[in-house]
Formats: sequence, C-alpha cells, structure tokens
Amino acid sequence: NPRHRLSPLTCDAPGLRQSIRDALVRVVGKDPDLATPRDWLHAVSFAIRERIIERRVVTRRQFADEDVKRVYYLSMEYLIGRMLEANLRNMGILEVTQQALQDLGVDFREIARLEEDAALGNGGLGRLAACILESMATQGYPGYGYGIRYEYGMFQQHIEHFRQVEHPDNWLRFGNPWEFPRPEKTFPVRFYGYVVEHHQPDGETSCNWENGEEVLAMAYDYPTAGYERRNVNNLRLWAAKATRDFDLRYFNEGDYIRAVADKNESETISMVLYPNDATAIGKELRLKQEYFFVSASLQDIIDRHLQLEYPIDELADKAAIQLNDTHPAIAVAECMRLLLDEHRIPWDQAWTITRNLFSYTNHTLMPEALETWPVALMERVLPRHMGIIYRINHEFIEEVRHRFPGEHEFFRRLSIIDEDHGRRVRMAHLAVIGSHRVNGVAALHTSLLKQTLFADFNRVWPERFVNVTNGVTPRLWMIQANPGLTELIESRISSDWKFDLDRLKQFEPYASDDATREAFRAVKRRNKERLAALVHKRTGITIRSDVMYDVQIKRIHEYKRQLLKLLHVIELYQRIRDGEDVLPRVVLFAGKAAPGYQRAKDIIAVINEVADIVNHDPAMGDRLKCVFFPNYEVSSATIIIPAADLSEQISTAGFEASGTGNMKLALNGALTIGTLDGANIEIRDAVGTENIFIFGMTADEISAHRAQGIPPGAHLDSHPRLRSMVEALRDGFFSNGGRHLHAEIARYLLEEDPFFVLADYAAYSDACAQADRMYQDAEAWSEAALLNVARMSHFSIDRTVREYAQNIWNVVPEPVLPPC
Ligand code: DL6
Repeated sequence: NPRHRLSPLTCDAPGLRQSIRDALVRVVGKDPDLATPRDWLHAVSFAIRERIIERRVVTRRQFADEDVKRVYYLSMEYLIGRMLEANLRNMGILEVTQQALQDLGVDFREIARLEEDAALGNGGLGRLAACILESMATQGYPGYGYGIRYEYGMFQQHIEHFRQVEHPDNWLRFGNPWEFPRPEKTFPVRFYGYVVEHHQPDGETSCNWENGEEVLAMAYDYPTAGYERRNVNNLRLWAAKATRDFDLRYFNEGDYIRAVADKNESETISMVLYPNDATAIGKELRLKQEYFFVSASLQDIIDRHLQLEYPIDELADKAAIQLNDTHPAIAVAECMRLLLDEHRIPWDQAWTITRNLFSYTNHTLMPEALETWPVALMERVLPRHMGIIYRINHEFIEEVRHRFPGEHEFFRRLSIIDEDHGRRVRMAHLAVIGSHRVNGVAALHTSLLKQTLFADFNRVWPERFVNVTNGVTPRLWMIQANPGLTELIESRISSDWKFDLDRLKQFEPYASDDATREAFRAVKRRNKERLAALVHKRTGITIRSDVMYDVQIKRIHEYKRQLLKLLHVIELYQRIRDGEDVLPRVVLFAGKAAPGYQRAKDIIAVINEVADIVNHDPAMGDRLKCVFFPNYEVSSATIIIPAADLSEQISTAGFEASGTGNMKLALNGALTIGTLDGANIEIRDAVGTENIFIFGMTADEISAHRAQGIPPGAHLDSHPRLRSMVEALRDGFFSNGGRHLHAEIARYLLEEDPFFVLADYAAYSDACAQADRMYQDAEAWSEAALLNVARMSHFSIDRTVREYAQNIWNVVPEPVLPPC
C-alpha cells in the first residue's frame, strides 16, 4: 500500500547526526547543552532503533507474503548483554555512528559503557537462547523468541569481605530505549479456580476452566537485528499486569491500600528472575511464571496463525515450537487446553498437532536441576492442566503397555507422575512425550541422555533423540569482542567467514606464518592491557600484561571445579615460596553463585582469601596474581575472553552438558585445558590433540572410580605436594578471618569430594605443567592458538541453528534482501 510506504532513513554520518540530535530533543526531551552522557546514550539508541524497526517491518511483511513456516523459541531466560553496540554492528553502522557522535562532541565508548546489561538469564542456557535468536535473524529464519520481561534480572554480585553479596539488578530504572511496549497486545492468563465438565451428545466431554484469578500478560517487543542489515526478528517478552487496577470489593469497602496491594501482587509474576542455574526451585511463583509466559505465547502464536487465515489444524505445518529446557514444558498441556477447550478440536487430532509442533532441548543431566512439581500444587494452580496431563499419561502408558506387555516397573519409570516421592509431575517426561524431537547439546551429553536419564524413552522412541551441539555467534564473540583479531583475519582472508565460519579454515595456513604469529601476539597483548585496566578499575589489583592469562569464567558450581584451579594456585604459590622457577601468570576467576547455594558461596570466599594472601606476598614478586573478577556478565566476558591464553574447562567428566565458554575462548585463540566432558571432546577433535591439554578421568572412569569407593584423602598418599597444599588450607594458612571455612573446605575435599577434585589433581597439575612448557615457546604457542581459531568453524551458532532447522523444525531461511 503506497500510503504506508516508509520514508527511508539515511545511514550516513550527517543523517545519523540529525537523527541523534532530533531524538535527544524530541524523544529524550533534553536540551543538547544540558544533556548528560546517559541522555546521549538514549538519544543514539532511539535513533538506531528507528532504523532497526524499519527493517523489522520489511521482514514481517515478507514473511507474511511468502507464507513461511515460523519457529517459536520459548525460553525463561535470555542473557543478552548490552544492545547498542550489538545493534550498531549488526546494522553495519557502527563506525559511521561513532563518527556522527564524534561530530556532536560525544565519545561513543564513554556512553556505551553506561548501558546496563540485559541479564535476563543465569548462564549458558540463557546465552545460548540469545545467540540462537541472533543467528536466526542473520540467516533469515523466520524466528520469534518468547520470554519474560523480568523487572529485575540476574543479581549484581558485589564482593564484600571476600564474600559474594547480592544486589538487585534494577536494569530498567533509566527506561529502555530498545523495547516497544504493546499495551494492545495483552492476553489473559488464569490460575487456580476449578474445572466444569459438560457431557456432549456425541459422547465427548468438554471442559470449562472457571473462576480463579486472572492476570494479563502484556507484550514488549525487542527487535533483533541480523548481521549486515539482513532480517530483523522479534523477541517478545511478557510483563504481568493486573486485570483491573483495583479490586473493587476492597475499594468499595474503603480499603484503598489493600486494593492497590492486590494489584501489585499479581504483577510480581514477572518481577524477578530466579537466580538458580542448576537446581529446580519448586516455588509456586516459579510455576506461575512458567505458565504465565507459556500461555501468553501460545495464545499469541495461535492468534497470528488464525490472523494469517490458516486453518487451526494446520498449526504444526506453519509453526515449530522449541522448548528451551523443561521450564516451558507446561506448554504441551496448555496447547492441548487451547485446542480442546477454545478451538474445540477432538483429543486425538489435538494430540497429533501438539506432538508435531513441539520439540525439547535438554541442557543438563544433573538430577537436582530436573523439574518436578507436586501433584497437589499443580492441581490447585492449574487444575485443567493436571486433568490433561493425567489423560496424556494414561494414553501414553496404554501405548507402551501394548508394546511392552507386563513390564510394570518400566511403565512406572516412564510415567509422567512420579509415585515414589510424594506424587510429583515430572516435567521432563511431559516434554519428551509431547515432542517429536528431543535433543542434547553435545555429542557426549546426548549419548549420556540416551543411556541414563532417558534410557527408557530411548527404548520406546529411539528416533526421537538427536544431538545438536551448541555454538556461539562469531558476531559478538569475535567481531565485536576482538576487533584486533578480526582485523588480522580480515587482512589475510576474505570477509565471508563472518556469515560462514567454515571459511575460517582459510586462515589455517597462516598459523605457520611468522608475521601472522607476531601480529597475533601483539593483538593478545593489547587485549590483555584492556583487561588489566578493567581489573584494576573493578578490584584495585594491578596485573602485568606480559604473562600467561589463565581464566576460569563460568557459574560457580562444585561440578565445574573451581576448587581444582584454586588448588593449582596454591601449588604455584608454594613452589614460588620454595624458590622454584615458575612461569609467571595471572589466574582469573569470574562467576556468580546461586544465592541459596552455600557451598558455591564458600568457594568464592576461599578464592578471594587465597588471592588476598597470594597478591600481597612479596615473595611472589609479580610472578603470580590471582583475581576474582566481580559481577561476571556478558559485557565483561567480551573483555576477558579475547585476553585469555589458557581456558579452564575442567568439570568432572559427565557433568557439563556442553559448555559454550569453551567455544568462545578457543575462537579467540585461548588453548583449552580440559577434561573429556561436554563439547570439549568435539573441540579436541576439531583443533587436534596437540593443540589442547586434555587430562583426567573420562565419564566412564568417573563412574568406575565412584563404584570403587576410594576415600578421597587416599589421593594424598602418593602426592606429598597435594598433601601440603590441602593441609595449608585446612590449617588456615590463607584465612583472613574465615579459618573455619577453610578447614571445612579441606574437610569436604578429604572426606566427600563428590566431584573428584583430589582424584584428578595429579593429572591436572601435569597438564598445567605441559601448558606452561609450551607457553615458554612463544612460536609454538601462537601456532597452536591460531590453529584453534582457524578450526572453530563447527562451533558457530549458525551451524547449530541450521541443524535445528533441518533436523527438527523443518523450516527454510527466508532472507530479506539487504537494503541497497
Ligand atoms: O546448553 C547451554 C548450556 C550448556 O552449555 C551448559 O553445559 C549447561 O550447564 C547449561 N545448562 C544450564 C541449565 N541447567 N543447568 N545446569 O544453564 O546449558
């Protein structure tokens, strides 16, 4: 319609300058003479979002015209980070915008630093969701993200007296220029109440879910730009709003305060992200969060389908829905409810549609992370869904009973209802039964899934289980994070590797080129200087930039074994004190502990106390520095990762589903020291065994070792150095007021050690020594580092998304033409 044609916005420096100035006055409402750096940040963000939304409109129109099949990604978490630079880079207007700002007397770097990270996630799972959205837009897949617009994201971690202290992450307090509120896009979401059954003349029973409480889900849209101004997809986050401003009952009784308080209570649903990554929480509010965003998303998906005038029974032909872990698994029951109760589709047909629609990604084997809900809670909060789940379960068990007669124990294990722990709903079982594909996130993880957690389901439906190894977006984790290395690659090979990381293979021959190796070292050195400045700013610790940077950056968890690295720090410390010649290094830890996970918080405290002794001991003479970098988030990761030499991926084999930090670090030319766990195995296969330091027990060896029941303390007998290290910890050598804490950590290692730190220590220490030897040969190290970079093509998120598209979603890309 010509009346709806947009007047195109220019993307040259004068046009941008004008837009920024206009936005400052007309949107932010500030006189340029009085504008603060944050006002400029908002002004430039508003100017850029105009350009992004324009592409979004074009993308949406093209999808509508071309009758595409859409992918919907349902995730409780999106760990996005800062949006300004990412959007500018993907829109291809970073440099020109920097220029426009400079013309206006504004320093881009200064204002970009003020942007809060959008930290709507805990760790790997949430960051993967953000990478997948960016890749779908870049490659032209019609992808939509759905999630929750948490008022408070991942907590801010402060270190006070060596310990983690959590502060609220009020990320929206200055407003958010990237979001488009859609007050007209609201859906009612019901909780509690009861089900009324109506018996129909045809023998079927229809159900009405009545009464209870209703909350409104209101949409906020975040356009997500693909690289080089291609497609712009949409992330839709839901915020809870009260259905009425006041409860009139209380209002009429004159209890104004109570009336408003009730309104606030329904809005708590989207108030805060649960900061747990590897434990299920089991709180009613969490169940309500899960159902809240799932219900709104499904209503929206079905609405769009009907608006496009597709018949409801073609839903699974026109849409694919990916469940990011079990958090949105209630979607299976909600989809059935909507089809049965709202659209009056018969059960069998509804079930076929549902199963074809959904697929589910599992991200962990850890038993404590697997969500189950008490049946009683589910019956109270979601009575209609509980009824649907019973019927799904009944029909499923009938199906397997028919195929595997008499195997009662097998049926009990497969059931959605766990009868052994006080009747609970196993969300993973609901997700598997209600999906046509289930995937693990690395080859080892998928094979362990099939052998352990889902072994019974694998017997029923072996074809349902597939692997899709994770990946990372090279746009953020290389082009944005590491401009120096990007430029170096660019100077050697053509630039299409940014879309097609396979092309990075062309860089491989340069690993043996002296000039490239030297240039690589210069880039690394500059990246270290950048990190050293940030470390000093955040912690007051001064670190050298001419030594090995050895980093372990990830959530703090026993299975990730930060204690293994800490023991190595203690070993180096003792060796230096003993007068040995030790390779100088900076060891950097970063990561948050779940607030209720005491052991993880104790680990942070011990790291900080050991670091304090190490960093203040004159005997170290700058040869060893230990840093705990506070408040690890996406924006700090983009500074730490490009500076790293050694990437610590040392989880107990069989526990890390995949890892993605391992991929980001290797892509930036850090060598991995790691166990045969998660995607480390595939990284080893890609980079070559001589370019990675693999150590420790395999997943099978861990199982065998566990079965032997060797007391952990026995590992000290053959390792006098390890004994003296653990004893130093036990005796409080490193304590600074936390003596009993150190003794407790030593006791834990000696008596419990559930993740085999002591059993793997000797092998780990040897691998570290091997890395140190190689590092002393700068040429050999740089060659290995460059080979890591050049051989990381398999770990591009674009490959991951293509595998989902081909093997699970059955969708094809619909790239919108780049603007001329
Ligand atoms: O799949 C993304 C990411 C994996 O790379 C990590 O190995 C895995 O731990 C993580 N899982 C989670 C949630 N649960 N737990 N644990 O973040 O997913």
